[in-house]
Amino acid sequence: MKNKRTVLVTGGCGFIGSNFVRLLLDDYPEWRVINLDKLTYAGNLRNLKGITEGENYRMVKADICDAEAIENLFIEEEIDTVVHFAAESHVDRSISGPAEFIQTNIIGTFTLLEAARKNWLAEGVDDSREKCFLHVSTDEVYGSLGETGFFTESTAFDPRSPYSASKASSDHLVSAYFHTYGLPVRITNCSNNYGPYQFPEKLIPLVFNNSMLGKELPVYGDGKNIRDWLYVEDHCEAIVEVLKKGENGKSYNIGGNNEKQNIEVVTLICDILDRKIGLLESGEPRSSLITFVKDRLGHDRRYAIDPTRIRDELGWEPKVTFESGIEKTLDWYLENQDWVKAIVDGSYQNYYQEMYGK
Ligand code: NAD
Ligand code: TDX
Repeated sequence: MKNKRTVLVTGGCGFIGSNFVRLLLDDYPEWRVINLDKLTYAGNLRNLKGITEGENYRMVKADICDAEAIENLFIEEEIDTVVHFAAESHVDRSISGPAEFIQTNIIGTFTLLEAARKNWLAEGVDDSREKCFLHVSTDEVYGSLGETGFFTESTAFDPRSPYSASKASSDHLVSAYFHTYGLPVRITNCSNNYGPYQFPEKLIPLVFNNSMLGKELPVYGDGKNIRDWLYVEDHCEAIVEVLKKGENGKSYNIGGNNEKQNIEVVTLICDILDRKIGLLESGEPRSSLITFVKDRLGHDRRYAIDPTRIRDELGWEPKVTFESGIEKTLDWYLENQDWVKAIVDGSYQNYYQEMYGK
């Protein structure tokens, strides 16, 4: 019998997934991590630079919609735990092309649930090892708030974009597998993450990259939409707490206690970069690049998390304030400009071929 807890991390080459893989490998040597990732445009092997395959880590390039590959992996690796990050994650892309969101976020989650059900709940299966299927979801499933109020775990779902509708659908499937089959599932719904390794299509790294290139900084609508910003390492630690102490069948909202208007975030990034590396070549401050553009279709106005459950039941609270998290994040992007450049010029997509020769 194996002695390590074997954790299947899906989407471990993406932004949050790669931060999570690194946390497990650094702090939980008694766990073995299997990283399953299709390496879509959002997957980047360089996010896991320095991590080598061995007793505690294996990388598998596969699609979560590939039932045969997933079921074989469950058997071969004796998976005990699934932490499911893999998804199409960018709201704007879901508006211009929703099909991939339906496929990966809904069918992919269904495929993983089926593999877990067949492998964990079949008759005669060794059930002495504890199992857990943790589905990583978003606060966007709850829809949009006005000026007041917070999302709790019992707020009714009201998704407004193809992205959030596909995530809401996957949350419902996960929950249904608990009620119908007794599959040991947990769900987390978190707010906007930021930090190292975020793909530069999302607001914070996009503003960093454009402002370094002297390009315009597009702010949708009036810039007063509000997001609650969660530092990615805080989020990853919260997920570990849910794995260790959470209850099956429950969902946990995870927030950063950092509500900010988009325009405040963009202006703050400009000011910090001006201070750290000086003004633009033109002598203008970076905020001169801010350009108000046409609003996102169906743009949710405000998200805010009521963190009571995870704080009171699991003792988790975010440690990083937005002011310190954004400094750390911008320092990381400044020190890792090659990482951004390789994405912008597309060369990051050759890393798999270079490493694995296929
Ligand atoms: P990301 O887009 O950076 O990474 C997604 C990863 O999944 C990539 O490595 C990609 O290659 C992989 N992937 C995509 N389709 C796949 C498929 N069919 N099979 C296997 N792998 C596939 O995403 P992220 O920002 O790290 O988000 C991770 C998860 O967290 C997502 O489920 C997202 O909905 C959720 N979430 C993200 C945020 C946020 O602010 N980023 C907030 C709340 C919830
Ligand atoms: O160029 C931009 N200009 C702009 O004003 C971009 C890319 C975004 N925005 C606005 C839209 C949002 O109000 O900034 C806010 C943040 O946008 P994104 O970074 O695209 O994130 P969001 O749409 O809020 O969704 C993110 O958080 C929740 C993740 O991408 C989702 O995967 C997660 O579920």
